[in-house]
Amino acid sequence: MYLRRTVVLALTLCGAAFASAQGIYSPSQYQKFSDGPLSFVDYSGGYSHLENFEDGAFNAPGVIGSGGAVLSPGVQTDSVDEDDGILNGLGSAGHSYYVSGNKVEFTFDKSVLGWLPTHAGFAWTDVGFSDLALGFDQVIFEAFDGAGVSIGTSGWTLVGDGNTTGETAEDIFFGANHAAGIAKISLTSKFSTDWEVDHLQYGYQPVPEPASLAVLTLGALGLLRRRKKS
Ligand SMILES: [Ca+2]
Ligand SMILES: [Ca+2]
Ligand SMILES: [Ca+2]
Ligand SMILES: [Ca+2]
Repeated sequence: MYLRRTVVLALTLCGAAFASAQGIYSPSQYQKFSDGPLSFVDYSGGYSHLENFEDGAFNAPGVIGSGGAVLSPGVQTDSVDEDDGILNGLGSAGHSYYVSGNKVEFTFDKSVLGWLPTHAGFAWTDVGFSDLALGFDQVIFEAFDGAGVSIGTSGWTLVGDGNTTGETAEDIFFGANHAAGIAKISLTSKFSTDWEVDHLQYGYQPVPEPASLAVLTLGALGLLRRRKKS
């Protein structure tokens, strides 16, 4: 019985590994890195990076950002809450990435990284002036694979709290995972050209070699056969 259970478990694990793990995460509340789904990813043998802009620069390896610029601490700045060292509902003492157009894009460079991220995302943190209403907007997130084909979208999502300062309770994580690699992630605003994001995060999770999975499967079948004989 124990052996049979082991075999079933092994085969289930094989199936899970073969299934293409891809998708767009549901937007979720985000005040610190550990709130986001990427904090639960096991990157063993791979790589991961968090860009929180707290050194005043956008210097994440292998990523090009467009549509924004690093914003220093100030009343209008809306960093992720934890970046100033205290979870106090405010991000104005941290740095964020200020977007002055309708779209922000982060493009991953495979020639620098050696791979495309299997996981990537960031936090939307604030909107200022907006044709919808001051401090409110709608946004849509999208991720693309290495061929430029859309992996999926999330939105339009209503964001904002009516405040243009550093309140953090409204902040939302957007992201995607795609085993074959993510080449670009973007967020588009419907109404505003005055908003912020923060905590760009991405990583590469190695997938098991098909050969080793085949060996595992054959081994499991062998166990079952031997068990039946005895
Ligand atoms: Ca804070
Ligand atoms: Ca920050
Ligand atoms: Ca706000
Ligand atoms: Ca905010």
